[in-house]
Amino acid sequence: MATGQLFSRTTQALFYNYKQLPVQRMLDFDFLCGRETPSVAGIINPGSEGFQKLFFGQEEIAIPVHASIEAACAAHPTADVFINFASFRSAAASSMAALKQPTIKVVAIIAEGVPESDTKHLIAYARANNKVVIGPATVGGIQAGAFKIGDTAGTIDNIIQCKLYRPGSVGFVSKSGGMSNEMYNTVARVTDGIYEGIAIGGDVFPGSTLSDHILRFNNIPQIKMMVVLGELGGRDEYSLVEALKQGKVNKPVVAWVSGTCARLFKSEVQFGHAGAKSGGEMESAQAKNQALMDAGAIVPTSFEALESAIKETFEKLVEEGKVSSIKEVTPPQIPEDLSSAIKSGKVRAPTHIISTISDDRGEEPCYAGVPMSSIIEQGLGVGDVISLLWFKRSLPRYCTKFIEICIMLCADHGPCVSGAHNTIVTARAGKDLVSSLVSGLLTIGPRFGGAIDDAARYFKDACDRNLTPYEFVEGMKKKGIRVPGIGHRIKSRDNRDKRVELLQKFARSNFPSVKYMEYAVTVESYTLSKANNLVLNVDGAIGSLFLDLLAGSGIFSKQEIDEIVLIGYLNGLFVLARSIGLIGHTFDQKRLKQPLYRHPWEDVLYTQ
Ligand code: Q5B
Repeated sequence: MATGQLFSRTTQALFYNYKQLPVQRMLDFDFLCGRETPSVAGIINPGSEGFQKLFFGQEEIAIPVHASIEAACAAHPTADVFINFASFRSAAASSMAALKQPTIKVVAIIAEGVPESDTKHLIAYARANNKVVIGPATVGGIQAGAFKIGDTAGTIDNIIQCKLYRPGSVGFVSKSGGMSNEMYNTVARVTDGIYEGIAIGGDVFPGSTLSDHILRFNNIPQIKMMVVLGELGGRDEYSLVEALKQGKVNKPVVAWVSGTCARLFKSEVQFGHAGAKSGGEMESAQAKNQALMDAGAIVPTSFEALESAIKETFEKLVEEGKVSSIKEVTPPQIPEDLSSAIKSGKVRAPTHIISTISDDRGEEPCYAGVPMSSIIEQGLGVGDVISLLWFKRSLPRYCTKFIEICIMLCADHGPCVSGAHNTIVTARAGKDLVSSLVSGLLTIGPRFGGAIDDAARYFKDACDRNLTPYEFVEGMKKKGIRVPGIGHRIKSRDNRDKRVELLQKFARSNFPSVKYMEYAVTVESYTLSKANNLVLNVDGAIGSLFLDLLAGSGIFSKQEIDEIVLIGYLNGLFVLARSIGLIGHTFDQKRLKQPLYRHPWEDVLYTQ
């Protein structure tokens, strides 16, 4: 591997398997470093394409999303880093696909648990083709002031504290990603900071090794000293020992292998990483520390002494004039996300929607403050749900039962009514369920099913003003308005609407008062004297009875009743109920595989 820099201030990556937070953290780092171009050129989200909106500083940018690795590489030929956030199941296959792309030079594999045999294939392919694999089981790496992989170095606050927004003189490599954050801090405290940091990952077979990166750092002129943090288990550190012995490294190397405590345990212990277990003596932290020291590395006596060792090494370089002083810069402030600023109480923002009937933010959704589980546990029904969501209160059982009866009785009235006819024609034209349903619903109006609100309005007004049926009906006639809730195409004095009878029967035995309904019946008596079909229809029965429900329950104030009547809640009962039937008609036509409907010529009067 050797050679030098992997990244620069213009390096761009392709990010595999979209994860909002690490991509945004990369872009925030870019902004902090004063990069001109975002370090993420494209996102690969297998199977989906488009754009993903993210922030670059204060500005929102749209990053292209590609469905395949091949498409992303073709679209972004200068993006040479592949950051793989695939799960352990698909990380190997996607990494191999990326390595096979001529444009990709570096592949970082974040997933833990990638099968070792797969990793070995990746390593062999990468080495044979002069490419670099970082990981698996890694957080990635960073070139200070230039480029950062995913979540490396953690939060923006940590990055600022560790001065990673501008290059220092220290090359750092570790197995552990978590410990690398700790070490970025340590290095920033006692030196001029990190130039590049890599976490190779804790697997037994890392894609690139500690010595691979140390030898590479050795070729980067800006790096004046190196810090290595190894760990017990495996023999990776010995390749570094060999390189030191062979004089391949001519810059100071401060090294520590952690895990010296393993000897305190009686049996073999597996530490956090797959590769971190005390095997034979050679793999112990003590043996590796000794070997590194013997080979010329600066090895402290304990992890606690590592900071002083780094400090002393750096100060010596300064004394020798090998490190030139760094011009400190103040990084720009990253604008805080509105959501986190609101959460912490720093800002307030006006909402765009107000809602008072339901809330799904807690553990379970609530209807008008009543949790879903309570609705189920109390054995409530759809009438209660309608009470909560439409009227924002629990209604007595006789009211919710009445609502349920309305829904059941209005669910369907055969295929010949306006709504069902439209739905049938639409379904037979090959349209989908929703189109067929709404085509039927759109017929609901003043003549068909949608006369309930007007019936309630006019009956209430006439009854409250003590108009006689004669005064009311003739007054409407003078105004040229048909009495809503009166009249039917097929029902008549001799062929009463059973639904109306059922509703009246229920109300008479359950409602405290049926004043408005009785008024409607006296109106019906008058209209029937004019024509046989001017019966109180289902809309008129529901409209007048709902007035009785609202007034008689004692739960609604006068203003609330007026508002309900004015806004017009009650046609909603017919819309809701008839949706059940219209959906049924759609399924029926589809099930019967009915062809396109065409109205017969004979049934049309063609005239001038
Ligand atoms: N005349 C329903 O009319 C219908 C009059 C009236 C005074 C009236 C008509 C009407 C008000 C709206 C209403 C709901 C259009 C109906 C429903 C759901 C359904 C449907 C289903 C289901 C029927 C003949 C003569 C004329 C008219 C006069 C009629 N209605 N006068 N007040 N209300 N009602 N809609 O039979 O002197 O000859 O000119 O608009 O409540 O939609 O099953 O089908 O569940 O699906 O077509 O039940 O009543 O009568 O228009 O030929 O009129 O009676 O002025 O007098 P028809 P028309 P004149 S329930």
